[in-house]
Amino acid sequence: MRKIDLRSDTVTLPTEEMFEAIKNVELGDDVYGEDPTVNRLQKLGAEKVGKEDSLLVASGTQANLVSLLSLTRRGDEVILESDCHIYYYEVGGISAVAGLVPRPIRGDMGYIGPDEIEKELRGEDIHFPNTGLISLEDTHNRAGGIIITPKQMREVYDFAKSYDLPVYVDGARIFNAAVALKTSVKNFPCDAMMFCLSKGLSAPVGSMICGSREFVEKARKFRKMVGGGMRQAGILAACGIVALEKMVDRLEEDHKNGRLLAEGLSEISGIDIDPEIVQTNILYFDVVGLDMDGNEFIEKMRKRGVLFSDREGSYVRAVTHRGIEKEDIEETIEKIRSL
Ligand code: TLP
Repeated sequence: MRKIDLRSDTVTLPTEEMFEAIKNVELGDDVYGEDPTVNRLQKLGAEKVGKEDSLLVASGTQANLVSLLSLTRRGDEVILESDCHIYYYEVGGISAVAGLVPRPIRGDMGYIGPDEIEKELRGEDIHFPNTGLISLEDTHNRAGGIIITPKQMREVYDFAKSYDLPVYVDGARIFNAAVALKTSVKNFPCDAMMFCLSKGLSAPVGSMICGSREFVEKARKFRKMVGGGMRQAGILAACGIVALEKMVDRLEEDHKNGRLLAEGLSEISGIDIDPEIVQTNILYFDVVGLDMDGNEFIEKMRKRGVLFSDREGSYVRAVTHRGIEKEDIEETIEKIRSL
């Protein structure tokens, strides 16, 4: 039975063009800065997001960790949203490895604005840690692929500058945000950002850290420290170049399919979801009215060939991506109905 895999956009396989690019790739030792393909990707990555420079790292988690290390000093406090990936899903690396104190703030659909942040800022006091960084996530995964708009980010950025604080963006899916808003990633104001090549953009491995030249220089050293200095990484970078040049615009299809799935789900009694809030390719729905919890639902659907990922209680997550077509969405809805 063919599986319809809606667990994550991380399951996307490389495209034919990526395999072709690997066959013809030029390689060197990237720890010496001598891999021409990595260098090309890093130039392209920086251009796409409007920053001075960028750096290829192994994963989104590594990108966040290395960025935190590069933007702060040990013992600093980091203001972030309480459901963000850095705080929720990164094994506590922010504290365990970077030595930072997270200060989580509950956001509104993933967004924390100047008013909420200002309340949490520490004044000068011998007892307090220094506030070192504001970190945002765009799109916000656990909020359901919700976009922080350039305007919202501008509010936080301008506010942060009035306190001389840097702003970092976990933009694992920032290209989804830009495509959905029909804008450029360059319009999301921040000091540094990371994005993933290995999610909706379909590359097999890799994320990019982007920012000023000085920031990227620091990040290069921290990347080495955490064991992320890769050698002939051009094999991966070749796919990353295809991802950035060819795979961005099609994210629109994933968003359409996300909306289609949400609409179909909303018509099934026992399932609760408001399709209006689905903005990109991630959606959460509540199966409580089906008299089962999320994991039971997931298990039953797995046996029917449709894979979802879990969340707490009666919530289930679905993510649309390349390889999921309109027909797959229709089949999924049919299979849930028959359940
Ligand atoms: N998210 C994964 C899981 O870890 C939950 C997924 O399937 O969505 N930032 C954000 C916003 C992410 O969603 C993820 C991955 C990461 C960082 C980490 O990227 P990786 O998995 O490459 O370390």
